[in-house]
Amino acid sequence: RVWAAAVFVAVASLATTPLGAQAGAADTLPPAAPAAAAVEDDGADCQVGQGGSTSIPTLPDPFTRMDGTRITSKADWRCRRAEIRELAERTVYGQKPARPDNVTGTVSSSRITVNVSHQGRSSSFSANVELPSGTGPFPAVVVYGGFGADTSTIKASGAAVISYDPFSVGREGTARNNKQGAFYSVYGSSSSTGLLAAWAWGVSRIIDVIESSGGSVLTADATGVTGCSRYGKGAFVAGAFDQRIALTMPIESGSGGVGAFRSIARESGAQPLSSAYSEQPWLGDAFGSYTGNPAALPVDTHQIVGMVAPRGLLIMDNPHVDWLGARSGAVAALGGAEVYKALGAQNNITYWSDVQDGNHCAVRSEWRAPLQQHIQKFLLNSGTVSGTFRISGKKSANLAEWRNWQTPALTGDGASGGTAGGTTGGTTGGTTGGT
Ligand code: MCU
Repeated sequence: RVWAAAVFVAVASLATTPLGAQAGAADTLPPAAPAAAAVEDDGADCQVGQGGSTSIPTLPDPFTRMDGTRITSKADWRCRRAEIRELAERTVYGQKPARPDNVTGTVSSSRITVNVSHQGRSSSFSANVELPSGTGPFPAVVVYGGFGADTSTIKASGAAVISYDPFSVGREGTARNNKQGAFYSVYGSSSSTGLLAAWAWGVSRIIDVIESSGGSVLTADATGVTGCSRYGKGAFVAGAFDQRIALTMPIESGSGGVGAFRSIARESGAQPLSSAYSEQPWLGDAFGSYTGNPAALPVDTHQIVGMVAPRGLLIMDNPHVDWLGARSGAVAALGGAEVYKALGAQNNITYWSDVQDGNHCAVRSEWRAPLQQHIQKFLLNSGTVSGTFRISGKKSANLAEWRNWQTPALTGDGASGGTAGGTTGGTTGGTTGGT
């Protein structure tokens, strides 16, 4: 992994210098995506060792390195995040490989095609595009699957919708040793990488193609991702594992998604970890050893939330269906918000489970305004939004019960993945409002 990462960084630095030359459109557009990075993994050069074995019933300290030391500056987060990524790949999701040798494709006003080849194997997939009204180029939101996401509000807010069928990249309904889809055609049907990481890889390849397309239809520096339920799990992982994604919006993602694993194991009615592991090969094969003992995991999902920091994150949960484990979603969001706070980006994370309609993946009026505001701030670089916690009283959460660490005051302003921009007033608190 360290070796592969060193090779990748050489390629990445070639591809990203000078910054403005990358997308073609960057010269002519206002700067978008206040907190996104120019590369998929800007910690790929970090030396990440082995270790990280721990057994702790509460959430592991996001700020303590594998070697036991604590980070002290915002700039330190970059390589600490690389450690979290490594641990998460090793124990939860399986490896998400770096950009393959060759990625080509096309972007039109109605379709994106992606062709990939790597070490003698190739595959391809495509996705439909719908543009908003007005004159492009437009930022885009990759929408997993066909339900739950409010695509009309996305378009009305000024972003294009890329309708992504994750099954074309990683199919459901297969055995773990016979995985299928564009990812597994390249990396092998017995790859231990789960569907969520495979789907995330597909999103990254879509962004590769947008980047190389010249930027006349879609802008490469302002991409969002969303989806509901299993596709909310997918959107969450996509945003955590590609720092080019400026806005991550998981909806009702449940067990295997945003919900903290340690908390899910204790949340009444929530989908058990063993069920999320066996229902579909969403999580990596390695997660099978932890379903009965999440305390042994060296990471939990509050750190996956932290991987998204300081970029835009809008987490939407449904407190009315116990199976969805919304209390554990709030635990992870509150824990991950501590990373945002430490980076000075607390206005870039919002968690919202205070909603009326109990139907799973309903399109909800409560989320319309925050969705629009997040698209404006993070994809169109206009307007502001304060980070808010609207936690339903039905599934409230108390972070103090879940941690034995405090949030450090990190020095400097060198937050990872670009600047921790857009922090204008307001507070991120554990307010428990509403129903
Ligand atoms: C919340 O996501 C899943 C859930 O994990 C599954 O147990 C259930 O079968 O399906 C949900 C879903 O994707 O619904 C559309």
